[in-house]
Amino acid sequence: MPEVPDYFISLEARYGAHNYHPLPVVLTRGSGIYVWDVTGRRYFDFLSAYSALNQGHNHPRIVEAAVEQIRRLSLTSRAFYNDRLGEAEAFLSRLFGYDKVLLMNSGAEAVESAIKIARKWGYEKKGIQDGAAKIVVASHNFHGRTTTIISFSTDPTARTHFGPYMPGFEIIPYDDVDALAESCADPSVVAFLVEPIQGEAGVIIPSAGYLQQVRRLCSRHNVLWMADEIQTGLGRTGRMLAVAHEGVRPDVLILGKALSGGILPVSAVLADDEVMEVLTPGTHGSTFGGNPVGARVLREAVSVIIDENLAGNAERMGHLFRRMLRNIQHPAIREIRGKGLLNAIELTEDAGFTGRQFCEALLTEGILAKDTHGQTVRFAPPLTIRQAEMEEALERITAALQRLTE
Ligand code: IF1
Repeated sequence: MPEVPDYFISLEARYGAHNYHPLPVVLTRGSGIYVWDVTGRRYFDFLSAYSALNQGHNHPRIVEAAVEQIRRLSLTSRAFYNDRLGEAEAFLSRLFGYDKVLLMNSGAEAVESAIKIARKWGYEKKGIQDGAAKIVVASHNFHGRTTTIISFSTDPTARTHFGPYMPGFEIIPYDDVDALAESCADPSVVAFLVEPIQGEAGVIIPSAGYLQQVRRLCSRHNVLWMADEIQTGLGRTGRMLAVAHEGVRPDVLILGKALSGGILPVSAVLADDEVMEVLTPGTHGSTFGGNPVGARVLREAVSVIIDENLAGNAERMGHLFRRMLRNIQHPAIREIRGKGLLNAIELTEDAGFTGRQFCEALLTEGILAKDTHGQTVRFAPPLTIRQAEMEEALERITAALQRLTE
């Protein structure tokens, strides 16, 4: 009954802003690694809502915590204390080893908050002249969609005609230690904001040792290293944090997405007192930031990642995924890259089909995935996926490739 999905698609086309171009599938239910469309067909979810669903859809422990808290108390504002916020802050502080935690909602808000904290720290602690602070970022970054954040994007689609742009950012090439060394020597630089692995850019993994060099340079020049782990964090790359692959600790850690297991937007900025204490009453805030539901849910969502060893499973399943894909040796595949369960297939320029067409073929085979930058398709299933399920998914991915090349 094709008219059923058409109805929902036409409603969005008629009444929704056209800021996305979804694949033609209308989802109505999810459980674990699977989602079902309105016709009752089941799909493997290999996007996991851009890694917000590391724990899988509708994880019973997280749903239970959310529902129980919604029934009890959903929102207080920060004008009053609530009995959930402090517990959540203590939990994250102890787990990740930072003195203080700032809870926000969307990822972009957490990045914005980190930028504000870094600037204020620059003026009040580093002694930079007011208004002169500079933040260094990497080309092909993705940190969100606000006017400030798109000001330092290098993606024309994200940026064009949204100016005037926020000054105070310097863009250097990603994975370039020399460029960072040169930028950090400027005394008005307060921070370097970077993704440990670039997601939207197409799962770009920096050279081994890059993050250690970032740590060394930022320490030497008294520059805050701010790691955006909104997409890479919380088990996705096979470790609790992607920075753990190089055994380094950023000064400012930014989390989001899977922090709430896909229930509601919850993001966080973590830093030590010397940095976080620049925020004083009235200097920053949010109506929903630190709300009791988000605070309760984040403890459950992160506990699930720990209790089910989802980082370890991501590491194992990631190896399996890449090894099996490389065995296919398909001529349309240029490169398979990734860490843990953050993976990408890059197609050759002359594959004869685009990333989007690959995703449409995958959809036909019952796999949901998303293309980026023309020839790259990301594969990021929930971290709860088991070996037999991964093997079945790989059969379907192979079938999709065959479908496109026969
Ligand atoms: C969209 C990609 C994923 C992020 C990092 C901050 C944010 C994101 C490293 C902002 C958000 C999303 C948003 C989504 C597409 C997307 C994405 F395709 F861009 F790369 F995840 F795969 N830092 N990433 O990846 O978080 O404000 O959205 O909560 O369409 O904008 P947010």
